[in-house]
Amino acid sequence: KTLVALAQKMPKTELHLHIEGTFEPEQMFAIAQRNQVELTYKTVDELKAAYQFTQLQDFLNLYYQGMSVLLHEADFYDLTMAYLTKVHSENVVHVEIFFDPQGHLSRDVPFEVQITGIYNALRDAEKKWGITSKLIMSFLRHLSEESAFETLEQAKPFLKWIDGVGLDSSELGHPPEKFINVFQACRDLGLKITAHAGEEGPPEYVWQAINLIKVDRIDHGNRALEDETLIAEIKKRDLTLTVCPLSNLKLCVVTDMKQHPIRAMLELGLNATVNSDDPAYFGGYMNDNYTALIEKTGINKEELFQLSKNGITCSWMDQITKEAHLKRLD
Ligand code: ES4
Ligand code: ZN
Repeated sequence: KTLVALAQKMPKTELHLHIEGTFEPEQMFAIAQRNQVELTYKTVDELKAAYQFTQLQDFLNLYYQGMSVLLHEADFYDLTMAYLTKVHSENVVHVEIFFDPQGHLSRDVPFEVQITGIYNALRDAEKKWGITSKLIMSFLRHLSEESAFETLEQAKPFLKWIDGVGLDSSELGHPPEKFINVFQACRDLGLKITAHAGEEGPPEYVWQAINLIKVDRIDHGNRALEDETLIAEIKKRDLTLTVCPLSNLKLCVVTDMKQHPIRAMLELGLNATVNSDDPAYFGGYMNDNYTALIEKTGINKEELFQLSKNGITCSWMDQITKEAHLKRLD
């Protein structure tokens, strides 16, 4: 109980969060109604009952359906502000959030509409509560590299608002090597790079993320633990793993929270962080993720502090801001 209270009080950062994955059913139905869009599921309860996944793709099918009610700038603003209001109540001090522009461009929602809504909410939350943020545009890996290049073109007028680029969606069958050229173009523009790797995909995909995409960090990375040489490489390069415990459980990346590898990652000296991924779909926000770890894995106080510290040092905040946050920790 005291460990849970400690985790709730700790200053936290969120480094792996899909804004479309924060879409709570109640808000989804409200925005659907306001936009006169029909949802496949007729009630909040019916929708929630469908949140039972055996693999990543089961979730993604619902995730793309859910986001399809987002049409206007106010929709993106309201979604983002609801998320920030929630994390503010959980002592989250900094967020680095993904959005999936192609998931909206495919429905003719302009890039500008999406990013303006999201960005204005981030700016307002910083003014109101001091929550700082980075924005990461993610490419959908089930689509072509050409589509990613077109998305990058759309993003060019807004690069002042974009800090990094990610790679998400269906991992198996879509290795990082498919996107070598577009990530090179992103790097040339001075953008940070991250990629989902080793969530369902094999260690080879993590190797590719490192060697071909040249990632600055790795989202998930669970399956890197299968390869000792890879573990050594991640340590040598001081790469971060943005780990998502409740996501891993819901998507059957782990069979039981008691088996979650985050303590093993820390034991190996890896820079693991705790994140909520798609909290509206996976059963909880940051504090819920910590609570699950505390209740199921026997994680201790030192490990909790290490995770909070990693969240700060592994973020893309500037060094001075990091040091200010770290000071508050001891
Ligand atoms: C995602 Cl958990 C996860 N994995 C891959 N792609 C995603 N998009 C949103 N959540
Ligand atoms: Zn993710």
